[in-house]
Amino acid sequence: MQPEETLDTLYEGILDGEMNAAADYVQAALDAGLEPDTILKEGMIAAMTEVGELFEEGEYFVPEMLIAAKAMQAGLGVLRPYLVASGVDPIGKALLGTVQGDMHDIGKNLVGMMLEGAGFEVIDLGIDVSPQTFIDAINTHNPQVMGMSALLTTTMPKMKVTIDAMRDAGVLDSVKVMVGGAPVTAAFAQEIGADGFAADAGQAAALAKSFLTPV
Ligand code: B1M
Repeated sequence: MQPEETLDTLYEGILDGEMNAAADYVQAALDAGLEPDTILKEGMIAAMTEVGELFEEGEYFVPEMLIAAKAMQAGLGVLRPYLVASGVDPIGKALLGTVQGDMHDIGKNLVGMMLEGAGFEVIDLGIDVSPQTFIDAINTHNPQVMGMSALLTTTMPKMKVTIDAMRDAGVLDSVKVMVGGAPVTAAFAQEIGADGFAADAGQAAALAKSFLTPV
């Protein structure tokens, strides 16, 4: 198959939620010589964007979104080794989680992979993470960086709630906080007192690294 065809097959496979075939489609795209970054952005993230548009238009419902997400997760399993470096000593620790009330984790998982690829040890607290869980994990793991992800306009405010709770608990100054997720902006990050915002997983890894470099 031509490289472009493998990308189209992968795109359609995610759109149709072919969770058993998605991993093979990613492998076929790799075998055709496509770069992992191209496969991720043009094949997989682009398909999820269309899934979101179809949901907004009322053509897809939650079950369709869910199986598309499962297909994406299966495909990411194949890409993971290409995005994550191995055999290097960790340069720092990063804590990661999707904020309370929010179940979206694909973007957060990608951020985790890119952070690992950048040399961080990643402690992923998962989804629906309460402010207290973040605080407890800071006390347990002493990370240099903490990342919060939110995909819903209704859960974005939990980022501020978490930062405020961290301040009250006396742990805010011990860690650099970065935020991201589709509805999150740099202006919002500044407004809630986060140390930084990243628009995508690659930028998140670069930002996290920059936090380790004293200026
Ligand atoms: Co939901 N959902 N969803 N959903 N879902 C969205 C977010 C939505 C935009 C769809 C739409 O209407 N177009 C919409 C939100 C609207 C809004 O808030 N304004 C929406 C809705 C409404 C909902 C429900 C409320 C639906 C319902 O029940 N009626 C519900 C809420 C559940 C909850 O969380 N409490 C819901 C449920 C779900 C599923 C569970 C079915 C599933 C998630 C499965 C999973 O994650 N395991 C799902 C999905 C798949 C989506 C869409 C289609 C795709 C999200 C995704 O994975 N994108 C999404 C539409 C869309 O985003 N276009 C949608 C791919 C991923 C790689 O991108 O997560 O943006 P993203 O991550 C990017 C960047 O944002 C960034 O890096 C990544 C790229 O490199 N990034 C960070 C992310 N986190 C970061 C953190 C950082 C830095 C960068 O630093 C720490």
